[in-house]
Amino acid sequence: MKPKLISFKLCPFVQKAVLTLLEKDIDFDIEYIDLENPPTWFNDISPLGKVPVLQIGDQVLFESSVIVEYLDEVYGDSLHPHDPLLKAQNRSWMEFGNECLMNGYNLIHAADEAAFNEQREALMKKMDRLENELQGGRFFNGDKLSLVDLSFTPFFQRLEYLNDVSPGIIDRTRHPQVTQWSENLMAMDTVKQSTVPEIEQLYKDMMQKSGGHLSTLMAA
Ligand SMILES: N[C@@H](CCC(=O)N[C@@H](CS)C(=O)NCC(=O)O)C(=O)O
Repeated sequence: MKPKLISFKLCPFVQKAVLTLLEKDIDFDIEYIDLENPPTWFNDISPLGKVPVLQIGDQVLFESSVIVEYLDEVYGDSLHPHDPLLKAQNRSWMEFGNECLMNGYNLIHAADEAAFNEQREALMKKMDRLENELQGGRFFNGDKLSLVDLSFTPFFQRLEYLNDVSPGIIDRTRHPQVTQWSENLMAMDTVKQSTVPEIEQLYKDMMQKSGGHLSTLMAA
């Protein structure tokens, strides 16, 4: 049965699921909703009122990590490492990737420079950790693409948009391996297909509308 993903154009959590669908060559439908004015049917099927939701016939899955794991288990060869410990460690880092996404969100909503710098430093410390973890391969586990790579891709894409507005958020000197990994991920064919074409503009519009420190940098 063809799965259907319920999405919001800007959502990085949905994008993780789309990347998994694309990388596994799964035929799927997608429907975008307006999260500020969600349709009644969405509120009925989404227990937390959040996207992504994956519909498989009359069954529903929610939470991006669960959706991604389901898709990985059911379709084709797994994108996880085989070794159970390594697989569990990859899942831990996937959670770390979700936390990085929240840091990005907090940067956008930081009201003033002090709050922004605090969030920026928190993000830098996370990147320090990631830098220590990477082995210098093309992907997180070496040459083979894994789910953990797909989990970080939406974050790195948005980090580039943030760095356009506040240069230095990407720090190649401090985080050479992270920066290289990010560039390797951005070079994947599926990245462009995994969002609406106007993603960058939508993201920058969101920065502007937030009225926070980043919006003052954009106005300058
Ligand atoms: N932990 C959730 C987070 C999903 C999430 O926060 N989605 C946002 C859009 S990017 C959402 O639906 N927000 C609506 C709300 O919180 O009411 C997941 O991984 O699926």
